[in-house]
Amino acid sequence: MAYRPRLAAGARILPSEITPKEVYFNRRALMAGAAGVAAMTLLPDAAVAALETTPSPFSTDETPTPLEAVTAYNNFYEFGVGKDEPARYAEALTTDPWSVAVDGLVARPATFALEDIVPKVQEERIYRLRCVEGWSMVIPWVGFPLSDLLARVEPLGSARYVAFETLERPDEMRGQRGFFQALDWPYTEGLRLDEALHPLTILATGLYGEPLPNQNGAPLRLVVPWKYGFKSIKSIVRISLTEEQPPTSWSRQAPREYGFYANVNPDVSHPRWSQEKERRVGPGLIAAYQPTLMFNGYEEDVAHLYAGMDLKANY
Ligand SMILES: Nc1nc2c(c(=O)[nH]1)N[C@H]1C(S)=C(S)[C@@H](COP(=O)(O)O)O[C@H]1N2
Ligand SMILES: [Mo]
Repeated sequence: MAYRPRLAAGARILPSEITPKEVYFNRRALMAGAAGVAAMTLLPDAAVAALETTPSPFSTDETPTPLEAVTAYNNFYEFGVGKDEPARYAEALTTDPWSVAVDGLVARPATFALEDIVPKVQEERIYRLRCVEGWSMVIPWVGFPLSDLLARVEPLGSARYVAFETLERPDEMRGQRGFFQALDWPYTEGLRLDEALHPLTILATGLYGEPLPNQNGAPLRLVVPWKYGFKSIKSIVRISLTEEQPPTSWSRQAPREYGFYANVNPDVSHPRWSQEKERRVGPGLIAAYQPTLMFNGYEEDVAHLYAGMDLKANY
């Protein structure tokens, strides 16, 4: 029996829920905050080294959402359906050691230790993130192109899709315990192979220059900035290349509401609410609604992937 999450509630976020208690206005305070979060959630006994990054032309110059909001207001149902629950409970997740299996229709399937796939110098990618519920953020991710990892396993000509799976570990993920379950685990997602190989698609290992806090999907999560946030699957343990379109958690849960493509599109309403506008989370007292952009503002980069496709039918 599946518990039906109250997704629509996200479209009516109270300012009191989204306004951080303290707002960090300068970068120094921000970084101190980032180190604090990382130290608390990742490495209780050791200093956290900042990640080495280079800037990216794909970054937006919009103001990043304050770190506190990025790490306190989350969707990560493995730790509960409340926006505050990932920040409260994700600390329980062991993220080291971590390995990722990359298999399916590839010439060189392998299970990689995390440290063997993360480049020493990664990129900073400041991206907009638009949740299907109607809120958005601007997040300075640290990561590398998914295409770099896929190249290492040599996809076969027959591969057309890429399937992703999150860890299943009820001992540490309290949302996976008990009778009422928000989703069927493991959380799964998928992309068409050309979407997966697109240069905007990254695997992120950090944000604000520090390793990912657990609530944001440590130690490795997908970021596909032109699609609704649920496509950006967290805490990945398996990536499989397939011939058929893989089933995905949200489209199995509510197929008429959440499709495989899930491209951000102000002209295609969710059956229960409009997608024309969104609200930036923090730092203001009252975040004003702003128009949602086609493909979340990445239209020039990605529209060609969908040339001739009916975007209403393929939501
Ligand atoms: N494994 C997993 N990945 C997930 C989710 C989840 O519940 N479980 N939630 C998704 C949703 S709905 C959104 S909006 C983004 C939120 O990412 P953030 O918390 O880092 O902002 O993560 C996505 N990835
Ligand atoms: Mo979301």
